[in-house]
Amino acid sequence: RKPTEVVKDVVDAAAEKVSHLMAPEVPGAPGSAPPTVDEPTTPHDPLPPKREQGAPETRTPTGAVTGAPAVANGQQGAFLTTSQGARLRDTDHSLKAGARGPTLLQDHHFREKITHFDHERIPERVVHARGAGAHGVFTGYGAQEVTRAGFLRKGKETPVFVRFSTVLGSRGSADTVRDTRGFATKFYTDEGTFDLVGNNMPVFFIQDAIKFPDIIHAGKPHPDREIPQAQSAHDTFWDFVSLHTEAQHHTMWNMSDRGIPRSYRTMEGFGVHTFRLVNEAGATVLAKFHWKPKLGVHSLEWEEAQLLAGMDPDFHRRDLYDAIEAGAYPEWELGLQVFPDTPEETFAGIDLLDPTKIVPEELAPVQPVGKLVLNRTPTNFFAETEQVAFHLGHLVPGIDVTNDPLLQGRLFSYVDTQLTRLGGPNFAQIPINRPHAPVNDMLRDGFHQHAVHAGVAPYRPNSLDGGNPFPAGDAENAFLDVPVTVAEAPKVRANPASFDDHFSQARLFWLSMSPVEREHIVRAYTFELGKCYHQAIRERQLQCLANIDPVLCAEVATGLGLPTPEPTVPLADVTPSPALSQVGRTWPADGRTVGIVVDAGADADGVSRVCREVSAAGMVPLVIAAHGGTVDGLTVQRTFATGRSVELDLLLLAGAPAPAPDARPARDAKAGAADATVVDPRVLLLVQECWRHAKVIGAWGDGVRVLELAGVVGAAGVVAGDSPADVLADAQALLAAHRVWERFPASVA
Ligand code: HDE
Repeated sequence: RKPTEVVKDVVDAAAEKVSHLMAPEVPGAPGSAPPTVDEPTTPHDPLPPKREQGAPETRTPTGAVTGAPAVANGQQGAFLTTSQGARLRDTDHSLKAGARGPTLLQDHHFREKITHFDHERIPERVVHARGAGAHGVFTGYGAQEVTRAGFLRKGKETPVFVRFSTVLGSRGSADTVRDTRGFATKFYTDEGTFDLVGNNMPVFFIQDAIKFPDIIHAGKPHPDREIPQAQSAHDTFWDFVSLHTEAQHHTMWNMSDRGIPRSYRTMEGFGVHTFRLVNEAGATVLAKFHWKPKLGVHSLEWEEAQLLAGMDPDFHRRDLYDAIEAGAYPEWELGLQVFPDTPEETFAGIDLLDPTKIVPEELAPVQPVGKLVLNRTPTNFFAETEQVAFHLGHLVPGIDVTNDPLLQGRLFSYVDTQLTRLGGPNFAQIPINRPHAPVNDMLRDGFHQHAVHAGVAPYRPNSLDGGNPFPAGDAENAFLDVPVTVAEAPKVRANPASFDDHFSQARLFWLSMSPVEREHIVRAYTFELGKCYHQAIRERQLQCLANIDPVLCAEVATGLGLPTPEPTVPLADVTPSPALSQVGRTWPADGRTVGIVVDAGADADGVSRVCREVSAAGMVPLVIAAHGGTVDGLTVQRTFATGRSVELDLLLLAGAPAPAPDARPARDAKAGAADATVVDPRVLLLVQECWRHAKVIGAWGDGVRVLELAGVVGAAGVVAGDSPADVLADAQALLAAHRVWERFPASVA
């Protein structure tokens, strides 16, 4: 007998033995008729992109870069093709030797599909991996006295792409963690691309770029277990910053409310370094860049940030896109602090080359030079937000660098990192990175070359391509490396002596905070140090705090149950800068979220009117009820299961929903009548959380009963009345201050 016959006998015998275990034939099992599927079978045009979406601009006026234009639609036309354009009959079955046979190596479509998929991911950014981007327009106000940069001319409009980010977390980490935020802007100017690669804090942890790997290794998860993710509350971070005391000022910003922004839209941005500006006449000044948000600087409360990290890890990303799609375009003003360009490069005794120092706005006011409006969400996250490549060496005529040693090192790092991340030196040809100014370089070949360069002489000088390209001069607006004198000095690995002051500006920041902001800072240090395992690290950081401020140190030491050390350096005599505090001013309420709790029988007309007024005021109304669908004709946007207080800026109660029947205690189950002494506990939780997080709460009609049950009637920031319109008006007025600050137990005065 043939070997195959022997094998068949063995298999049949085995099958016989286990036949009683086989499942009976069921519908849908192999061999039975396929289930009917509700799938379109006739081709029709794909849906157009959403109004706010658009492909990145791909203008390349010289035509030097050719290739397929970037398109806004994913699926083009009706028929599926291979990447080479051949139409396909089937993309659901691999090519097999018989329906039950092995897959054939010759199945090119299968291999192309899987191979491409296998390589869909690129390395995430080593820092700032988690981010969100948007397109917009920048309009200059005019700044010709200090810089010749054309995009700052009055009325000049320039397209931009902005990417916001956290620093420490991986691509999939939560948005609301305590961290610095990146604020990187690509201006596609007529004179070349200008990248302002800044953060939401004006200072940095280190004074010299050579230490960047150290601070980042310390902040990233521990290398053995790879935890904690996107957190600074761990031993290695505090080990480094307590040993390396120049990090103390930036660390103080992280522990303040600035480390947990409410939204990207409510963050300031800073270029951090001092830049050198040069005007048409060749005169120079030193300058720092600032972004001022139209909505003011607002932050989350730490408990909110923690809850959000679980409830909506994409909170900031969602907020950015929702705002743009709702037409509430995020806005900032770009401002300059301008200083005389003196040989010392100092201002009011502050070393302008030290990136751990600010110049208080009271000493050098921020002068507005333009407005940024973000008005378009990306069409494709990967193509735009992931592949965008910033570099602070992307400068335009009129803006030059200084010798800040942190800035100098960054000039090297950003191209280098793109070589790995984007797979070669041609990343400037990726649509989102393409300049809008004409490009006429002599860079050739390399991985992923999209251009088909004509000509034979990509070198200078040449006579074969007509001598092109020629260098430009002043008349042709060439970039100017400002010819500053480089001091004759020995080669040293050293910092100027002024860089040794590590505590005075941390103290300045602390003393500039309001009592409630100080209390938050104390709680943040206590939380983070409380998460450290090594006693020596906590004690060392307490020593740093003692050198910043005795009250701060004592409060944190009490929380940690440790003695308060004495300062080892004299406490700096500093003048506080009120501009650093978020408290005490009022701001527009655009884009704020207003939750309105409704119940069957509540005043549906009143609620509808409130919703209209909320929308008309540029805010977002969310009707919240026990179940989805509609309640008395009102469309429900959140239920008690899907909504949580942390999403809201303002809570309004138009009803007092009773507990769900199965949650109601037995004594209340009588006769189905509403019991005025009980309310759904999830509504009470909403009120309690809004109360704890110092949010404005308003109520009318039955809603007032909820306030009574929560015991908050008459308290600060709680508005009750008969007329929904009056309650909304009073609540909105309070919202302008962002929170009901007086409600916090501010103990640290
Ligand atoms: Fe960065 N930084 N950085 N950084 N940085 C990167 O570049 C680096 C620093 C900032 O949304 C990387 O393309 C060094 C200060 C932002 O794509 C990398 C030093 C400031 C972003 C890099 C610094 C920043 C980055 C990682 C110390 C505020 C995200 C991926 C000298 C002024 C940009 C990439 C985006 C990204 C290096 C310090 C801001 C590795 C060596 C100071 C907003 O090149």
